[in-house]
Amino acid sequence: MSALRPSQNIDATSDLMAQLESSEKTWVWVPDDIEGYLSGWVRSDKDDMVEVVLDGGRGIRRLPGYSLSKKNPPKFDRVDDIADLSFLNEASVVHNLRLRYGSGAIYTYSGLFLVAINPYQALPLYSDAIIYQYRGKRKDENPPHIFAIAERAWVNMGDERENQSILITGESGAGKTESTKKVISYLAAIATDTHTPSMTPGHSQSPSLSSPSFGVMPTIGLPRAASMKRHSKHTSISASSSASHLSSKGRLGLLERQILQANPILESFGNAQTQRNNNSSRFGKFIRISFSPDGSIAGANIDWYLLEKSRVVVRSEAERNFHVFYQLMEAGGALKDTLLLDGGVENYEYLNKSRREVDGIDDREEWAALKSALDTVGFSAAEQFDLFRIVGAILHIGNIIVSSTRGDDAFLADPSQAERVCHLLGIPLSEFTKAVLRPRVLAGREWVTQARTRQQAIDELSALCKTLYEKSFGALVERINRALDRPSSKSTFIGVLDIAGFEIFDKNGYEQLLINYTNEKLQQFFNHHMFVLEQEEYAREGIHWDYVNFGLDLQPTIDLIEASGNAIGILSCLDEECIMPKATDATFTNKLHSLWTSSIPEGEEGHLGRTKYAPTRFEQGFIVHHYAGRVEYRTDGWLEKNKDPLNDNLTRVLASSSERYVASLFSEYTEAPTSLVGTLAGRQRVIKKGAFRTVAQRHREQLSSLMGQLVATQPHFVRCIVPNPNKKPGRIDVPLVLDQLRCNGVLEGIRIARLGFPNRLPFVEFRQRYEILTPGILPPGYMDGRMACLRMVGALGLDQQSYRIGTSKIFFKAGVLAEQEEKRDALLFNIFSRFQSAARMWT
Ligand code: AD9
Ligand code: MG
Repeated sequence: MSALRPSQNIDATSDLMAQLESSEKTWVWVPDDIEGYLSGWVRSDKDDMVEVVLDGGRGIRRLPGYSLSKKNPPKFDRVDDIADLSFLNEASVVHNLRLRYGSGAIYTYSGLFLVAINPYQALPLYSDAIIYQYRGKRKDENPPHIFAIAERAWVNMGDERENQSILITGESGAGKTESTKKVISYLAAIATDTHTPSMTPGHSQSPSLSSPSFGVMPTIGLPRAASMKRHSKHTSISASSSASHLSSKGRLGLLERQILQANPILESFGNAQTQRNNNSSRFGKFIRISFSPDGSIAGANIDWYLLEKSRVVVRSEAERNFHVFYQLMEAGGALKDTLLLDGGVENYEYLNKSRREVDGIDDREEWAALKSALDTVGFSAAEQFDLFRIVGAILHIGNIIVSSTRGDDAFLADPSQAERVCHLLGIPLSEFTKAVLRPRVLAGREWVTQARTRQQAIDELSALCKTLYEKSFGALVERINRALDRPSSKSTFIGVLDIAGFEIFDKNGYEQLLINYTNEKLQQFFNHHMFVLEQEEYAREGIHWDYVNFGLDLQPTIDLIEASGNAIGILSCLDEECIMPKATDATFTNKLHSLWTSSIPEGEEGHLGRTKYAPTRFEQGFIVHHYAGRVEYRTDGWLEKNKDPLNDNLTRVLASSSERYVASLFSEYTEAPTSLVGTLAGRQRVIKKGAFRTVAQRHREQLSSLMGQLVATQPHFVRCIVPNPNKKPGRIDVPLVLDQLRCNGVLEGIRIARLGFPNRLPFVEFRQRYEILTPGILPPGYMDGRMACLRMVGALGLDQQSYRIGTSKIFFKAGVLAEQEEKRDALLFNIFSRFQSAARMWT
């Protein structure tokens, strides 16, 4: 080999030499428990036992051939789009992400997805200079970036007058909310600039929603490695300034500022510190920004989903309540006096049982920011006070001490605490205590007074806090919407969805079912979208593609969860149990299992399964086959979580509050009860017809409204990834990342792409690049591109199933182009070394 060492004068090509040299070996990925995959080359391959020499002198491994994945030639390292890889296996996907992440390139495309890996450090990627770098540019003119996605949505909206959506999902802490903020800042910055002609949306851009293509191809004769290098300069953006949109912020109009300021308000009330994220959103949201035809912002609207209201009363010791509670503690004396709040966090049961402070969060500063945001959005002093009235009342409710008599009847030994609550909520103390301690219920046909046990009264108070908080959060969002929403028939919108991704924990409860159900629907939406685009591309090229049986259809699992009527629908089964006398979590689980057994023909597995938990452990559950994997749900507490938790005595007291705000939160309960809905766990409940909404019903309705909006948009997909469990920059934990890629549909997208013909090249590029492999086949002058390709694939001896020739492009199955690349490199290597030997003879 030493004879091949390049001499001084051709040193610049040593890199290239190394790459060409490496193309002689078969390179593979070897699975490894710790690092995920190790790189190596195949030394021998006998009876499907392969001997692999690991890189970096890490020894030799013998293992069966099927466990190996082919490695892409080094020139594919750091490609901007994973879909451009010729070997589309999991190992190559994470390898590419890892290499890029290591050099600060946190964004990577994977076909229709933008993958964003949380950098856990401030990167200079979002300055005004970068905004302008992306402004008016096509996706392939810049490195992958969240701004490129926002830009594309903006351009498509303008060109096609079609609403757009950007769907951002990922695990907790993956960076969804940060990405959402970046999209909104980008849109606010460019919309403000619409006075410049080039800033109007849809200017002369071709909105090509091209399917995955083979990426940037070099000119003839230049080895691909060199061009890849040129291309990869993109992976590190040279930012001139790290100040974030300062100058553009200065130019923003009131509406734009209000839209941006809505976010800190939502975060104060809807975010909390958790073990995974110091600023974790405990709700999902869909923010639509509407634009006038001239490109200026016309308004905005926010929908929210699944607020984790239980956090108000309980949470793990290492976590905090919603931020606003701690911020309010930093308010000035006058406000706290009016809210009858005394001292700090230590005095309140709902705050002093768990973590109180968070590194990097200054609650006093946040309080000032919240107040200023409320002012900007236009909340009056009275409206602001009402929000804090509820927060204060909740803190006081948490401090009510419920005692019990010998007969276990609940009573309040010291009513002064309840007095504070009633004062703030504008309700009479006697009515409140009666509703909590001795509500009137229907027994048969008669109304009787039922004494509550201490625990029942405490549960009722907790339920009250959760309901108060959730209703007030809803009213808050509605108020923001009133400030921002200016519906106009002429405007179009870009909607950004920031919602928790698929969750598989050790213990999965009702919350996980609702989240996973949501994600199953969003994935179905993605599959459908990708499928339609692929189909269009094949149809455009006149290629027959048999796409029927790809297992794309997630509908059976979705039906299993949401169906009503005779089919098993987990949610409707739960709803039914919630109004059945004496129903429990166990009767619900059993009912589900019996429905399941009776509806699945013998021998078939179906999409639902029995849980492995033995009944003796008092743990009941079931398993659902989601696209992301089998998830086992435990059903304890589901009935309580699903139903309206307040007794109607209490809701009616609140509905007639003398405080307008409080009364408005409960206005649906004002009328006299008209229907007997059911008896729950021994206590009867009478609820106004139509007012009773289970959590399942509400979520199903909200989700169907969301899906209805999404299908009417052109979607863009962003997948945020947590790189490692330690929130540290620079390190990729391969198994953790792979798990997420599986759950978030990126691998599914690749799987679908592989089923088709993922690599595609225009005829002329194919000819230019690979003609060298088929010498003498084509005439030197002009030849019809299609004809030339036909001759070339014949001469290359390609299997007919491995390619398709369209009307302007040639399509390949995954891996086929890599083989041609390898052949081409080997050939160039030979030519090159012959040239070198010749050169040396002359020196
Ligand atoms: V949760 O489901 O709401 O718990 P998110 O929203 O996915 O979660 P978030 O956007 O809040 O996560 O990001 C978590 C933290 O990661 C942020 O507070 C930042 O400290 C960090 N982060 C995320 N994205 C970026 C980024 N692009 N640049 C720098 C980032 N830091
Ligand atoms: Mg978030």
